[in-house]
Amino acid sequence: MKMTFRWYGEKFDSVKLWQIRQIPGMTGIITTLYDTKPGDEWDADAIARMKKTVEDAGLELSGIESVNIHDAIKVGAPERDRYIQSYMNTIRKLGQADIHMICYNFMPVFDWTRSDLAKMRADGSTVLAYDQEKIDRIDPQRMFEQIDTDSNGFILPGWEPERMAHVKELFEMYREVDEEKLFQNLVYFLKAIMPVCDEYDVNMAIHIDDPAWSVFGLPRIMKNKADLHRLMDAVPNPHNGVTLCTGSLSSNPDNDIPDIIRSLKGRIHFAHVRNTRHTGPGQFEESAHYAADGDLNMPEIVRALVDIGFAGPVRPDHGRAIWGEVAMPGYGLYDRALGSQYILGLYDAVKSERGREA
Ligand code: CS2
Ligand code: MN
Repeated sequence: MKMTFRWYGEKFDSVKLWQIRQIPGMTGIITTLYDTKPGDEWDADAIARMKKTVEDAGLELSGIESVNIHDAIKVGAPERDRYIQSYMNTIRKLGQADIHMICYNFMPVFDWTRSDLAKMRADGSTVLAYDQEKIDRIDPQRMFEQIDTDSNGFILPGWEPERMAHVKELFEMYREVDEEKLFQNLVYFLKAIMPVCDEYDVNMAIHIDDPAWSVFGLPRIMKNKADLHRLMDAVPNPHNGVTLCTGSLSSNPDNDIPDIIRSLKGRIHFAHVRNTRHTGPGQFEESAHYAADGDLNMPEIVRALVDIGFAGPVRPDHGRAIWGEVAMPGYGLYDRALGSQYILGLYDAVKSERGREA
């Protein structure tokens, strides 16, 4: 596996590439053209500039998170084919720029959802947290306002003001879309784009829904092992793969993550490794990556990735806010840097164990 770090670009991120470069073992950057909207066709020059910026800093551009999908594709509206065409053009341009992994999600209206962006812990650090009871009490429109106020002035991925100004219309669009329809629309999209993925060897990596259950009555279709396998089987092309996000999967404690990883051999194109702590039914907080700080068996997760021969990019996911850093919630430098070192430590341990077994 290759250790990478998510970065939003010079204009949007408080973290600098030179800082990321100083993290031991860090080889790549996962980034995006953060000022594009879902449905926009990406510009080849902008892609080239983004790549050059990363490479000039001595890092590799290891993949895109995300090329977001227009709601017309998700709901299966008549104009979806036009948006699929523009998505294919973007894939082609990324492939031509030698970028071969695209992370995306297929969640209606909202990307990930949290009830708190800065829940205080006993040690004074703050974390992102989820409490279903709080979410049940909140109107989706107010949810956006709250996220906006609590985000330290940063625009959060999936919560762009232009989109959220239309929350009501977005909900309206999904009124007739149940899980089955949403799944079929995803399959339609993937089948359409596979030829261009084949031609340019671009891996599509769907992110797990977060949390892994329905929120605000909207359908959610990437929640567990069965959902993932259903999609892998519906479009068996290896370019149709998964972003295995341990944090998102762990929102539901019934998900056996090492088992899911082992079952997806060859289909995991990107891994987000982080830990969560369950604080009650339908409640969790994003703990430190260190296993004992949360509920996940982090050594087993890394072992499973090694077992399936996973060679793609891995990144620490959301971190705590520590040491006074002011950053986009979940995306500061310090705790994600610590997380990366922990993952690499586990990885080295598993590898050296294997060396002795061989
Ligand atoms: C999130 C998402 O869990 C995560 O990694 O930060 O915003 C994620 O990047 C998207 O759902 C992928 O499209
Ligand atoms: Mn993730």
